[in-house]
Amino acid sequence: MDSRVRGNDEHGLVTIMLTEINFDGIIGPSHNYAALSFGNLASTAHAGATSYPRAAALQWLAKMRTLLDLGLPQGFLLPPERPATGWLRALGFSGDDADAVAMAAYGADPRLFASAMSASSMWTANAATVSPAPDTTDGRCHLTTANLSRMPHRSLEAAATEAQLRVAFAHPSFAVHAAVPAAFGDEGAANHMRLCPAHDAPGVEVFVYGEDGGTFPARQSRRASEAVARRHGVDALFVQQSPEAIAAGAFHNDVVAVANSHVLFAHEQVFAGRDAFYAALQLRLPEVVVVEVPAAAVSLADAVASYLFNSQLVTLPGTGSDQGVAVPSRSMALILPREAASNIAVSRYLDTLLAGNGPIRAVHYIDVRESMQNGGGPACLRLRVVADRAAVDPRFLLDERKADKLAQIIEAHWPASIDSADLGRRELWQQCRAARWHLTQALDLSVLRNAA
Ligand code: SUG
Repeated sequence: MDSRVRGNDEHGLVTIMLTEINFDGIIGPSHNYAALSFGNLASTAHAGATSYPRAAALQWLAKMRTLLDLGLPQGFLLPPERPATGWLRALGFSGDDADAVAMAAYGADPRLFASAMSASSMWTANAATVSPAPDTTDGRCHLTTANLSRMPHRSLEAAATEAQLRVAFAHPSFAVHAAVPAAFGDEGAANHMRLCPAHDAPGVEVFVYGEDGGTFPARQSRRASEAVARRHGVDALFVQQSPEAIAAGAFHNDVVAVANSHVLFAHEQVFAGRDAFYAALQLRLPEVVVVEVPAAAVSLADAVASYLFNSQLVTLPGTGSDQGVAVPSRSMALILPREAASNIAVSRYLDTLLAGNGPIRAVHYIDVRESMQNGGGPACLRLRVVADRAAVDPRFLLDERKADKLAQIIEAHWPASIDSADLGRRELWQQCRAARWHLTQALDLSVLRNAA
């Protein structure tokens, strides 16, 4: 998975090790179920349910530990401040302090206020689109902040996300871009896939967009995808998400397809013009392997309900590429939500998959139930960045000691539960702010304190 590439800096030759690092979004203390995402069936189904932010954040942490135990490097991003006072002020609510602004907004428009309380930044697959250095014309790793302009509660993430990416990826080997204009919806890596011989080798970047006109909104516009590809300087393929997939609740492409290295794992009904897309892919990357799941084995409805494809497809360490040379026995594992195990069609399919001789050799189930109930599975919670670890700000990298520290902070400061009436309580707002203060303090990231 790592490579050793000789680079040059002002001190002479340096060794650069490119590795895929997953950056997961810490589940913020205001995590709740306000049914803010039309077209996301889980979000709608859990409208008004009681949420458990402390349990949610601990589930997140257990996910991190599972990946660390598998030998995979892990990073994280912090939640922005909630309530989002700056956004509420921009909407014309005023007051002497943050609580007064929140009180004015909640009193006037509780539904709007719920957006200012959303913890949706946890789904970092929507934080940005990332093009690793081997793919780009200038040899830097490019990140474009997603504008998330199709959903009001998500659109307010972009400013804080950009500020955070600029800290985490300040090294000159990265280029962090602001969001593309809001006229063109961009939801980041959730609609972007990269296929490559190995993580550290040049790859084909696939941008998946939707077309408006269906029952549910198409969140990724083709023009936004094209803008991102132009900015990053990558050789890209653009493919349309099938209207049936969006209508079945696949509001992002990563609900029905996932790629890793040279393997694409996708449902049969995901792409409009699927044959032409596969042919173009094959032309650019002859070793590509498409593991396609037939609708006869798993219906789109079962795929969306189980989040089979919203798994992380990972190359296990010790396999993949060795010192830049691809080796034949590339062993991959799927990190699945445990909901996938309780779906009969999906679990039958997985048995067949593992019994076969394909590239996916193992499955691991994890419990991210609190996030799943808002439509966010394992893959939604992570942003993949292929980078040299040494170039990433170490404050955003996780090890067991830091995980223990995060556990203590979450246990001490995250609310145990939130129901819809709690959203209007001053005590909750204060607890959310205090929790974030303790987090930034413990991680030495007070620089992010005002990023809301
Ligand atoms: O944008 N849910 C998120 C889930 C995002 C999942 N991400 C990926 N597929 N990559 C969304 O729909 C629900 C919030 C609420 O209803 O309170 C929400 O925003």
